[in-house]
Amino acid sequence: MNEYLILVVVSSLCAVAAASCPFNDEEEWKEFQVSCYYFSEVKYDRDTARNFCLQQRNWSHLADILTPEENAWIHERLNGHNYPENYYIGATDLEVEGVFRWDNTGDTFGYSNWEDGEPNQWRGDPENCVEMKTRSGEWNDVPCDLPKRFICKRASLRNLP
Ligand SMILES: [Ca+2]
Ligand SMILES: [Ca+2]
Repeated sequence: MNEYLILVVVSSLCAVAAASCPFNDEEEWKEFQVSCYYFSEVKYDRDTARNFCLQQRNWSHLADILTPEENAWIHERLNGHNYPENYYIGATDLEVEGVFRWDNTGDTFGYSNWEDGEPNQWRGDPENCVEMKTRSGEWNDVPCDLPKRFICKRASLRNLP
């Protein structure tokens, strides 16, 4: 086998190894631990964002955030993304006011990272969806009809059953 062939074979193997979060249509997904994440540039209301995430592959859903490490990693990506606006994450208190649950599991929050004074159902408006603040990585309840960027999350190919 000549050196060129070896190079081609090694490059191909590396490409396969790195493809746990392959391109999904034209958009790139980023890998952290056992999941892949998509950071939108378009802004949708929360239901449209949720449906967009559900239409992607491998159990994609609007992102739940389960640990401080995951929150810190996502926050870092948002700063790197260079947009000042905030992003929807996948929780609501639509069923019982003040009781927030993750969309994909129905679980209440184990870990949470609310900003001081949040959730506040501000002025009694129905703030039943949740955003992550780009600046601080902290969470805030917001009305669900605001167009916002959003984060999808799905299983990494390394972690498929
Ligand atoms: Ca609420
Ligand atoms: Ca609020």
